[in-house]
Amino acid sequence: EVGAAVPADQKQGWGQFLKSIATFSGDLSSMTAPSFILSPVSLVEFPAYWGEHPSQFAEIAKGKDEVERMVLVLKWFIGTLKGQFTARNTSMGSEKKPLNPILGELFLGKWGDKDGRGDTTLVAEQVSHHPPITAYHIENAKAGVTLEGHCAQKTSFSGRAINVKQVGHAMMRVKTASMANEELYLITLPNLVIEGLWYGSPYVELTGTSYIQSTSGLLTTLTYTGKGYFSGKSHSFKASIGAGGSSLYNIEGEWAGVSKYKGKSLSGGKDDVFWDANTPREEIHVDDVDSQGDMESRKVWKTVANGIRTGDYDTASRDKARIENEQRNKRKDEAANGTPHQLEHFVHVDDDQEYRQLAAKFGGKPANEDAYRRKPRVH
Ligand code: HCR
Repeated sequence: EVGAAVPADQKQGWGQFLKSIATFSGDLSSMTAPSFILSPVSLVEFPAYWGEHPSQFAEIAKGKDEVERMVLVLKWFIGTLKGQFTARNTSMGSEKKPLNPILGELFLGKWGDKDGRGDTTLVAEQVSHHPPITAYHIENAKAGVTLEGHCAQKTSFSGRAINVKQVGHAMMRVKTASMANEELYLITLPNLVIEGLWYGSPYVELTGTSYIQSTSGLLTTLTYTGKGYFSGKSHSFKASIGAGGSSLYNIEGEWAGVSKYKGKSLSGGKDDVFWDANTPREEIHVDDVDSQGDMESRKVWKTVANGIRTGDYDTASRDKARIENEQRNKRKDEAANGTPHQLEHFVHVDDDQEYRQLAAKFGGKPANEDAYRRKPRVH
């Protein structure tokens, strides 16, 4: 039945929303959607999913050589997927439409030290509103591991699903005292399909291929499939770690469940468990809303989020309109005064040389990719 999961009074609105998606081109984030599908969380918070296994993040630097480090990078990466792509289904019942961040919106937080692993800090900033682009920087200085990246989305509608191409990439840097040189890992992002729209209970499936390419010459290739493909199970993947065309380790399974080595494992065993996605995620620690700065996400959206959480959608949409109006005026003033918005924590790089070098190393298209780099900090 159409909209089986949609509240009775919103079935019509859901039908209209689906129709408008089908003929829509542009960014989905700016579309008005029925209230039951609204999330009280802004998209600028999403980079936190990269850090929700902080011990795994720090562990990467403990790899004794480049092969072990690549295996650990892959394990950390797989470990982030359950949160990135299924967390809203668990916490809110289905994938939801996140709040569309305003330009300059910030999400700041950290995962504290535990067992000597060191603090892991996150700085995320909305570096563009239209199209929406979020830049992020995650760092464990003690371990010597940093992740920096940006993400945007290109969406299109096909029949019953929304296809989302993730635009942007992440660059991981690993440098410890015992390593002569810093190692870089270029992480590309998988495509998404949003399914379950017909019933009003959207969820994400990953598709296609993504890569982790290292300056060490190692390459990990990941392929993603859902129900009805090679394993018949949803949320499945296969990964192969190799160098120069030969494969060293193969892993397969479910990114939201258990994955295993296929054959030889790092410890010398066979078909060992690689990652169990039931490993608890650690939530980021964020300052109390009342002590946050004016551009911090939960402060910006406090009234809207509260309205969505309590079902007071009038208040939520009134405050959302106020914020959007304020933003329009701000942009007009900036244009009139010749004082364009300045990024607070990041610098935009037009042609990322590190991306170029890594892509070229693996025979990839010598693409011109932009990047956002964390501004140097004054200590
Ligand atoms: C596509 C999406 C916004 C973008 C979200 C991204 C791609 C953001 C970067 C994160 O690292 C991973 C991530 C996970 C989310 O699954 C993905 C969102 C899913 C839905 C949302 C659309 C803009 C909202 C569509 C409205 C639907 C639910 C009706």
